[in-house]
Amino acid sequence: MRILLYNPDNGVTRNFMPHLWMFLLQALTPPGHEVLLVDGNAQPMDEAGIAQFVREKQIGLVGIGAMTRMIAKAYRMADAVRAAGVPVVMGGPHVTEMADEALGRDGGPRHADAVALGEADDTWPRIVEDAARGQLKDVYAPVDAFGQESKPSLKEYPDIPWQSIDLGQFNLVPKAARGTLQKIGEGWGTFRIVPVESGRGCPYGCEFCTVTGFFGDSIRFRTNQSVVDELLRLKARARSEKGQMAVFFIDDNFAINIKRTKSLLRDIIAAGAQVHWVAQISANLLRDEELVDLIAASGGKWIFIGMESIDPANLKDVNKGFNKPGEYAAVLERLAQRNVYAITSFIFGMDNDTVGVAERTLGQVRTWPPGLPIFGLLTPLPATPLYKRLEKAGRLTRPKHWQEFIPFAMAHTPLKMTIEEAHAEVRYGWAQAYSPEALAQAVDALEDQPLGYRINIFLARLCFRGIYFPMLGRLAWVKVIAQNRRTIFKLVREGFRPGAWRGAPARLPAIPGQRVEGGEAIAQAAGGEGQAIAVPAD
Ligand code: B12
Ligand code: SF4
Repeated sequence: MRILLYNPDNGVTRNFMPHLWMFLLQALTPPGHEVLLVDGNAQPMDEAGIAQFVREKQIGLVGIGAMTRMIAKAYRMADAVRAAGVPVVMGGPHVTEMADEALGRDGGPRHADAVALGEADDTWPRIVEDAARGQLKDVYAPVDAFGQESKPSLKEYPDIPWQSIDLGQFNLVPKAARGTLQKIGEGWGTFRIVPVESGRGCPYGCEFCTVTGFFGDSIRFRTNQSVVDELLRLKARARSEKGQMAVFFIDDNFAINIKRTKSLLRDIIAAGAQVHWVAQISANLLRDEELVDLIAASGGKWIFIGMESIDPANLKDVNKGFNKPGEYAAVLERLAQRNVYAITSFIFGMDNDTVGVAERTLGQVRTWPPGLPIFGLLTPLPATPLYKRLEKAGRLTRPKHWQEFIPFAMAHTPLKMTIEEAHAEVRYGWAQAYSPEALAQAVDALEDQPLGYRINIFLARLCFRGIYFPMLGRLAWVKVIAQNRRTIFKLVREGFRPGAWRGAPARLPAIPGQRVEGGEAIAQAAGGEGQAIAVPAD
C-alpha cells in the first residue's frame, strides 16, 4: 500500500523545519508499504490538489497530523481525500483531545475514518496493517495488554534514515543560489533544519500547555548513543551534499534532567557529533554554569526560553511560578558570554496584564543582550487546565476558536483589559521589537563580535519579523529590505574592512579544546532564508 503523510500549512508562515512525526511514522511503517511525505508549509496544496495527488499516486491511506491552529485546514483536506475515496487517519495533539469532533460524534460532520490518540509510535504499525486489510477501527489508543495507557519508552528508538530520505522540499537555500553556494567553504548548497528529539514529557504542568497532559509527566529519554548516532548521520548527509545541517532539539525542556543533558552533551562532544543546534530550556535550569558551558561547546547557538511574563503574579496564575523574572537578565548574560543567544517568548493577555504591558516588557528586553523576542496571546488550547478554568468562569468568547483560526486573536476576555487592548499590545510588541531602529540596535550591541554574528542576528530578526508581519511574497521582502537599508549598507561596508570577520569570539571560552564545526548556521536555523517561524510556549 502507498501511504501519504500530510501536514497542513499553518497559513501564516512558511516552513523552516519539517515535522518530526512524519519521519518517525515513516520509519515505524511495517515493511512492504511505501510512504510519501508532503508538508503543506513547504509544498502548498489545496483540497483539489490533495485529491488529485492521492488519485494520481494511487494512495491507499492518508495520515494527517495537525496542531489546533491548523485543524480547520486539516479537516478540509481530510474531507477532500475521503471524497476521493481514500481513508484518512488523523493524529496529533488536537484530535487526541477532540476525537469526537474528528469522528463526527459531536453532532458535526465526520472528517476522519480513524483517529490515533496520543503517541502513535506503537499503534501506527497496527493502523497500517488494518488499513491494508480494509479494516480500520475508529479509534487507536496506546494501551498495554491490560488496557492501561502505555507510553513508548524511547529506549528503542527507530533509526530515521536521514542519509537517504528525500529532503528535497526542506532545503532553505534558494534554487538559484545553490550551485554557487555549494562551492563556499564546506558547502552551502543545502541548508536544512532538522527536528531531533532526545526525550519526551515535561512535569511542570503550566496551565496553558498541552504537553504535560499529552506526553504525561513521566519523562522518557532516548539513549545518548542513539542521539549521537542520529547527529552523525545528519552530519554525513550534509557533507555528502556539500551543505549544512542544523538541529532543533524539539524536547519541551531539553535540560529537564540536567545530569542527563550534561551527559548527552559530553557524549556529543566526545563523538565529534556537534552540529549547530537550538533547544527549548526553561530559565530556571540555565542557572547551572557547567550546563551552559556544555551547551556552547556542543554547538548550542539559540535557546528558546518561555519567559511568558515579567510579572510574577501572572506567572503564578498560570502555574509557572518557577520562572523568576528577576533572574532573566543574568540567565541571558550567562548565555551571551558564550555566544549563545535566546529566543525569548512572552504571552500577553494574562489576567494581571494591563495596558502598557508590551512597553513594560520591551523596557526590560532592551536591557538584555540582543536576542529574538516573540510575543503571543494567552490561548486556551483544548483540554488544558487554562481552557477548563476559563470555560467554568464563562470567559470563553470563542469556545471553538480553532474552527475559524485567526492568528493573534484572543478567544477569551482578559481580566484587566479588553480583547482589543490585548491585540494592540501584541501588535506594539512586534512593531517595536522588529522596527528598523530595533534591528540596528541589535546589530550595534554586538559591535565587539565578528561580523558573521552581527549578520546572523540581523537575518534572524528579519525572519522572525515574519511571524507577525507576513513576509511571504517577494514584494514584502523588498519593502523590509528597503526599510532596513542603512543597517544593510553598514554591514556590507564593514565586510570589506580588514579583520571585520574576526573579533572576540566569546567573552568566556566554552570548554577548552573543543571546537564546533560548520558555519554560523543557527541564525538561519532560527528563521531560514525567506522563511519565518512561530515558536511554542516552550
Ligand atoms: C517543534 C514544535 C514546534 C515547531 C513547529 C513544528 C515543527 N516543524 O516541528 C515550532 C517551533 C515552529 C512550533 C510552533 C508552534 N507551536 Co509547537 N511544538 C513543537 C513541539 C515542541 C514538538 C513537536 C514534535 O515534533 N513532537 C514530537 C513528536 C514525535 O510528537 P507529535 O508531533 O505529537 O507526534 C506524535 C503523536 O502526536 C502522533 N501523531 C502526530 N501526528 C500524527 C499524524 C498521524 C496520522 C498519526 C497516526 C499520529 C500522529 O504520533 C507521533 C508519534 O508518537 C511540540 C510539543 C511536543 N513535545 O510535541 C509543540 C506543540 C506542538 N506546539 C504547540 C503550539 C501551541 C505552537 C504554537 C501555536 C505556539 C505559538 N504560540 O506560537 C506555534 C505555532 C506554529 C505555527 N506557525 O504553526 C502546542 C500545540 C498544542 C495544540 N493543541 O495544538 C504543542 C503541543 C506545545 C504546547 N505548548 O502545548 N512548534
Ligand atoms: S510550557 Fe514548557 S515548562 Fe511549562 S509544561 Fe509546557 S513544556 Fe513544560
